[in-house]
Amino acid sequence: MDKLAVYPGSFDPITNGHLDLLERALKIFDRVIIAVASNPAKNPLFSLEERMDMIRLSLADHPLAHRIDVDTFSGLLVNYVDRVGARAILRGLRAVSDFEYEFQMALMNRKLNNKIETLYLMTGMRWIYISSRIIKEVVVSGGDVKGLVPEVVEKKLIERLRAQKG
Ligand code: COD
Repeated sequence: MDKLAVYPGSFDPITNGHLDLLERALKIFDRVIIAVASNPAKNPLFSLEERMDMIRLSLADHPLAHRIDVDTFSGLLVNYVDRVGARAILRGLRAVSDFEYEFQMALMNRKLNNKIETLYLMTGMRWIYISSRIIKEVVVSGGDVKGLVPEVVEKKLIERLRAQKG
């Protein structure tokens, strides 16, 4: 049986930090599903289709693309994980500040379905300070995010945020 993990998130947009985590997960799991939340708590900058397209384009030339799926889910994450036959939810940790939210989420998910475990991987040091939110903040103010997000994301961010500024 394939070892399968679900890597859920808002991915608004995907960053090199997210991709670093995916690389680490591919060393452990046979298959990883990147599951984009269709209704994240945060008000997303990009539509679901745009977020999924950016992920797909970022991974188009990936040598292990056949082991990665990009999908979407709505409603409870544990129900989605169960439906696709996975037993592991993959999440990333950057700093202590991530811990409280992640801890709460993992315990709630366990309460909802105790057959599913949440696994945490530490991001690479290069990406420790990156989040989708901070990347958007930098671009809005005219800063350079080259090398921190895939090229396709950088272009799309500039297009969207500069258009918004008028
Ligand atoms: N390096 C490594 N990892 C990173 C980095 C980085 N630089 N940046 C982000 N990550 C990790 C995050 O820690 C997270 O683990 C993952 O990548 C995705 O990040 P985000 O910000 O895109 O995703 P979130 O936190 O917005 O995702 C939240 C969910 C959508 C998963 C959550 O709200 C959810 O499960 N919603 C469905 C409803 C549900 O089931 N709720 C009950 C659960 S409590």
